[in-house]
Amino acid sequence: MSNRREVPGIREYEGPAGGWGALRATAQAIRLQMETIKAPITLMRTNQPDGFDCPGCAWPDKEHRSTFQFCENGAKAVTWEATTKRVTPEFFAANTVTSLLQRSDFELEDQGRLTHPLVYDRATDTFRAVEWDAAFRRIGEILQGLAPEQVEFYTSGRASNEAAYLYQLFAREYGTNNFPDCSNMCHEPTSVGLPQSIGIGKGTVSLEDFDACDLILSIGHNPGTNHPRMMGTLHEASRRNVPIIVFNPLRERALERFADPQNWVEMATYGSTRIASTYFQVNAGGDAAALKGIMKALLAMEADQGGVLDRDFIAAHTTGFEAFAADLDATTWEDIEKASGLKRADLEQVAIAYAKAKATIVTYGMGITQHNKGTANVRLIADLLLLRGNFGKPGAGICPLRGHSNVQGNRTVGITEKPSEAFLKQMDETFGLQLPRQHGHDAVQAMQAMVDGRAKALICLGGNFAVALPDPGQAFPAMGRLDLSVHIGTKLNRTHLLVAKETFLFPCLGRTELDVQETGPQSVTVEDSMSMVHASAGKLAPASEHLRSEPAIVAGIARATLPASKVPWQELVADYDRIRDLIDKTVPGFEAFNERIRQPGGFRLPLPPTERQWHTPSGKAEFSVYGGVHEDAEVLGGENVLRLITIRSHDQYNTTIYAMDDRYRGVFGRRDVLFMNEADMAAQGLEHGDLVELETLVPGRPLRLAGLTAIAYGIAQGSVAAYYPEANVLVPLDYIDKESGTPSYKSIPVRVRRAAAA
Ligand SMILES: Nc1nc2c(c(=O)[nH]1)N[C@H]1C(S)=C(S)[C@@H](COP(=O)(O)OP(=O)(O)OC[C@H]3O[C@@H](n4cnc5c(=O)[nH]c(N)nc54)[C@H](O)[C@@H]3O)O[C@H]1N2
Ligand SMILES: Nc1nc2c(c(=O)[nH]1)N[C@H]1C(S)=C(S)[C@@H](COP(=O)(O)OP(=O)(O)OC[C@H]3O[C@@H](n4cnc5c(=O)[nH]c(N)nc54)[C@H](O)[C@@H]3O)O[C@H]1N2
Ligand SMILES: [Mo]
Repeated sequence: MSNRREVPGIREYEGPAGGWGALRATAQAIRLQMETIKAPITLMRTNQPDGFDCPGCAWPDKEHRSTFQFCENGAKAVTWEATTKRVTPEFFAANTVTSLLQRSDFELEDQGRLTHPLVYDRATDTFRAVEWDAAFRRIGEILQGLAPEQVEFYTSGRASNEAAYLYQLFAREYGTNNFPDCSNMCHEPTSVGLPQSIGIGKGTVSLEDFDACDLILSIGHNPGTNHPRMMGTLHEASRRNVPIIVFNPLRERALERFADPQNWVEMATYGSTRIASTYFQVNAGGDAAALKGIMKALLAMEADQGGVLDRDFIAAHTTGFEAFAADLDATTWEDIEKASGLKRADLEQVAIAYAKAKATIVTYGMGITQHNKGTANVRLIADLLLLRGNFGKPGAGICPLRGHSNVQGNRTVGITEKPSEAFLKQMDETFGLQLPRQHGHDAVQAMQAMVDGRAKALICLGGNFAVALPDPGQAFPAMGRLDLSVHIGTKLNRTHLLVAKETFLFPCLGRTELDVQETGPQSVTVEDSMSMVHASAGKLAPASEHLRSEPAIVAGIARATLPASKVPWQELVADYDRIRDLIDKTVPGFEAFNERIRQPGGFRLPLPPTERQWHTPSGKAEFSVYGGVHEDAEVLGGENVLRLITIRSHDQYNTTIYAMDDRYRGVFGRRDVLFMNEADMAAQGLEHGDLVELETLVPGRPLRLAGLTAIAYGIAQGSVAAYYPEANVLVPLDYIDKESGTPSYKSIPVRVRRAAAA
């Protein structure tokens, strides 16, 4: 370490995650984005009973009714939206789209909040202000001239239940199930895998379960950055001496030690609490092997001494155990060790800890889902829990860390390309419609349709579609070939600028802002990671008088497109209670929605596995078989092949870059780095600070990225990591988990070379 050369912007972060560093960073974020006066008031209203739901993440709040939970990245998300910066028609008049495309993603969003509805003017290559109604009329005309299956309706998971419900109703009445959404790039393996295993595609634990568990396995997520309020929960569990076993190729500071800014003793003494009791640096893409290793060891212990498996539970509540056990038997330790990068003895220790625990929770995130075997990974986690009956008892269950703050709710109210017949039937009856049955496109399929020219129009309810998806070399030009693109957003981003023949950009209200409609101020609802539905009401004056709410914009497009619509769009927008009444009628679990949402804290949607009810075809929980470990071992062991992980920095929200630091990983003022294991660097003849080039080793289009600086980091040997979205140029569009369609953003086989000298 000591004789390593100095690399600009790279220095080890000594402190724990959280603590004073987080308080300082919060103050800084507030100073940069807004008047200091407004900020504390806004932040105090985050996740309060009469306030708005934090747009940062989907972790629930124990105290959704009392104290404000400090969260650095929640504060960044709020201040980023509540900024006083504005991007006005004057700015657009002075800057051509071509020139704006030269700016970085950070600079684009940093211009501030959009203030006016805008239309692209090809003659001047600029956006100019347009009247709302004129814009709706033109969009309606274009959509009327297209076949519904030529139109893609994208949703990013920030939209409220009310907006998302109207959106799916509009697109389906128009005639398509093309609903690409951010979930397709995120937790789709959860939505596809868990229903097969336990009958529902959602997590089964509540916050109270974390108080009752006696073991936590944390696999492939980085809560210090992405779910900071979860750190309070992990901190408490650690202080109760609950072992927390971590599987992550990268050493993530927050999973090592954390100082809780709410804990005044810890803060005053500069103390911190260990989070991981054991930290396994599994190979990128090696979790399936690791999970199978743990389960193989469990079965061996059961054979030796008995009393390890919950035999009664397995007999009464599951099917498929025999085939599952036979497959574990046939999987060799040699392959498991090679594919996981972990030692048999270590995995046996995990099995022992698991066998001892009365109630276990497994938490997981993108490190599990964003692989070409994401669905298999999710199912293996469910298998592990099933072996000891860790469903439907206090302190136990599965805990997927959801992404966007309402991505789960969007799904619940109908944003899906594969709607169930029961849902469509209910919709048909309620609205007197005959909605389309044919399944639509997910995110990758939508982009493929755009690349092939089958799709002609793209409507985006939020997000940064083209930048979030793989392979911008294909995605960006495809945007330009569309007849129409329409974006509903709060801030300018690159996808907006990849203009089609005609492009509209609509500014909407954010979560923090007051939404007044005909009948007065409105609230919306969201669903968190633990299936709690609660109300959210912004209080700030809107960023501009021209903003409209997402439901109002969706209704405006719908009315212009479907003049003979059977849906009373205007009436629904006048009072969101009316939208909720429709959700109540058409989506199971929302009975008496308006009444229950008015109770503090909201209500929980039904989760049958918590009552040991399994809505699978067999009526039981189902074990899975994943036969790919041998193949994984071969691929992961390939010579000079490294596995690229694309990750988020601490100063980033998906494609939104707040600032250029990644404090806990010791990266400051830059993002152009490649995290590498020292042994891999030595093997390639590289030194800390060398410029490198990467090449993707998947057959198909050649994909390369130059200009990264390799830095030595605590990452599993054989794995390398770079930041998303920059590294998306290396991700093939068709290198996906076949079951869920999710891109393999976290295990791209690559070769790394020293860059030719400049
Ligand atoms: N501040 C902030 N909050 C966010 C977001 C944000 O960008 N910024 N994004 C939101 C969204 S949409 C989402 S989906 C979530 C994302 O939250 P996370 O699931 O935490 O997502 P990532 O940061 O992409 O990466 C997760 C972790 O997986 C590890 N990992 C990578 N590959 C593997 C592997 O093969 N195996 C294992 N075991 N681990 C692996 C990485 O080292 C990293 O620590 O956060 C949400 N919250
Ligand atoms: N390589 C790689 N790629 C990835 C990932 C990865 O880990 N690696 N992660 C994937 C994941 S998990 C996800 S979820 C996707 C994210 O994909 P998206 O959800 O499409 O992207 P975001 O960056 O969250 O979208 C940011 C934009 O949303 C708009 N916005 C913000 N707030 C609001 C609002 O309240 N309403 C509306 N209408 N618009 C708003 C703003 O205009 C902002 O520019 O990216 C995926 N892409
Ligand atoms: Mo996500």
